[in-house]
Amino acid sequence: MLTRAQTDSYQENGFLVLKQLLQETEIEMLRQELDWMIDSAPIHLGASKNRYGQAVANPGDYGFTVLDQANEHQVINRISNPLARSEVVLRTYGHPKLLQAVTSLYGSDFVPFAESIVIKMPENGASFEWHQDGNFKTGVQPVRGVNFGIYLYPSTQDNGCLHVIPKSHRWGQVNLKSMVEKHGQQLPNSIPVPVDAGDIIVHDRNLIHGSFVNTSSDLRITVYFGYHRRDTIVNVFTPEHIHQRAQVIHLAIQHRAESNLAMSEEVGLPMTTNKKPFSLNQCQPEISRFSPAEKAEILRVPPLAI
Ligand SMILES: O=C(O)CCC(=O)C(=O)O
Repeated sequence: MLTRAQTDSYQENGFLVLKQLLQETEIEMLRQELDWMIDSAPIHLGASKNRYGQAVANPGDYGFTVLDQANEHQVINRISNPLARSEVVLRTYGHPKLLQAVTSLYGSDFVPFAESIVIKMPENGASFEWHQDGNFKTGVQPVRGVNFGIYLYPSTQDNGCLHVIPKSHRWGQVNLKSMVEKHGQQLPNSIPVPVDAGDIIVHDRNLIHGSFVNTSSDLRITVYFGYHRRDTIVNVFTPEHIHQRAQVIHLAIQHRAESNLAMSEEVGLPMTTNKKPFSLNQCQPEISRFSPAEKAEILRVPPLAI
């Protein structure tokens, strides 16, 4: 669980850094998985094969930055639907400390918004324009979701760390185009948020944030998991759509419980709440009866985008 000081700081500033929430062994597993996912990516946007000539399933999950229109030089910058693509990422999604942290902010009735992995390749890492997340489909509301960014490598100003404007989550929808026209890319009161590998940046989706290019020789990778408080989206999506997305959490908890990762959470050190598999109030026993095809379908239910 987060402390009162942490939740207060999140409410006040619109973001929070959680130091070393995940163990080094889990971060290392994610690094290896991402090495493989990047290595086996489609060769460019729209391509269906990787550099080994093998077909890539759902190649549209991979996003690229076009560095040079003339020679079509592209560099990978994002992988969407990572829970469907990777058992390793799915297990991390069921991490009890992570889910308890979400509960500390939103209570136990939260639902997944969307997941993706941001990649800033050495020397060629894409920038992300100043923005607030989403489309403001539900208008300007104080609660429009939260993003948890898990850092697999240290993130510094040199490799394009996240920049934020603290407290800007309370400004409503901001005209960032005119702000940038007026001030340039260094927006007033913006700050870099450098972190270590294993840290998590939690940020409100209303917060103004962005990041600059990576010109360093260091890789930056951030695994993003986003969540909504259920009551903020019930009038926007069908109950079935929300239910289907919520099933992802139960699926992840189940997969983690069946993995070696959960062994160390249940046995091993003293039984604190952080060492037990996470459980939500609303039980979804049907998950355990789903076929692999049904599970695969659940993992590709479209995001609850607002
Ligand atoms: O991780 C970053 O540098 C920014 C990514 C971001 O804000 C986004 O994907 O919406």
